[in-house]
Amino acid sequence: MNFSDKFRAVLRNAESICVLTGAGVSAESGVPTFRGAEGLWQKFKPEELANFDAFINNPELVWEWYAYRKQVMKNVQPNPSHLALVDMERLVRTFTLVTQNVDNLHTRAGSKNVLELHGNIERSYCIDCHTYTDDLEALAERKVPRCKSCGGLVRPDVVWFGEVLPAEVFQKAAKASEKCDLFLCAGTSAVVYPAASLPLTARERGAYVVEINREYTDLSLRTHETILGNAGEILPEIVHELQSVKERAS
Ligand code: BJW
Ligand code: ZN
Repeated sequence: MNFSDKFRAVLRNAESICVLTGAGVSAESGVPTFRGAEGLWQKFKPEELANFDAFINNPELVWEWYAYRKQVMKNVQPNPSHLALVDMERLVRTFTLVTQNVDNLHTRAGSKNVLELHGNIERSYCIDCHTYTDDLEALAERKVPRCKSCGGLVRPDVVWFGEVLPAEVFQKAAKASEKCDLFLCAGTSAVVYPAASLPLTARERGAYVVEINREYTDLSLRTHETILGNAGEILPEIVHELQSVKERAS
């Protein structure tokens, strides 16, 4: 792939890279995205499944939906996007991987500095006493588990609409966006806030912002470059380029 001269120069000098990933990065592993023709929201309504009121009104339905998705996510493997980001982390002094994905695939691939903005489907906690549960048998059941300490309903540790993101995690992500020289935004429609504000913050603070997506998004008009294509092909090429410009520079 022919990257622009400007992008190659940014890669050569990059000391701090921040990457924001979305569902598109896991699509090539077989995890469905949310929006678009084949996205989950075509078949399931977010207002019935991805907010706290929905869980209180119909905990069994919501729990079952997450149990099903958890199973799908467990049975897939990291793809070349995830692996490229593991390599990228080794090539620069400061690297922060911010993900909106709850599938744990970045950590399973071997990335170290991962900030999970929307939680992790593999964890669950009690809505009353906030104790995390590790009762694997109960979690594997289709019925909503009850908390061992207080009997409260156990929910997946994901961030639903209208809920605040984990404060410390978001603060770290915002700081990394403010301080990086290069911000990569891969496989996200960039419509969900506050995650979608991070590339804008990065740009305001002087970073070069590059989007990688199969199609143009709401963000495209505000990036320096949008590279159209599959993240699983483009991210490895970016890492290859980063490696060769760094080798030549040293
Ligand atoms: C590929 C590819 C390939 C495919 N290669 N690319 C109006 C304005 C601003 C904000 C709001 C507003 N009204 C309401 C809000 C707030 C709301 C929000 O942003 N809503 C907008 C949708 C309008 N945000 C919130 O509620 C957040 N909390 C919050 O704001 O708290 C403060 C607050 C609290 C109370 C009151 C007021 C304020 C919380 C957001 C939580 C999002 N949760 C979800 C569900 C997580 C659990 C689960 O998994 O079930 O997170 S929603 C869903 O969207 C999920 C995702 O992480 C998130 C983002 O989706 P993503 O990753 O971008 O996926 P897609 O499917 O949208 O896009 C995939 C992309 O990949 C596409 O572009 C494809 O082209 C591309 N692609 N294959 C490259 N191979
Ligand atoms: Zn409890």
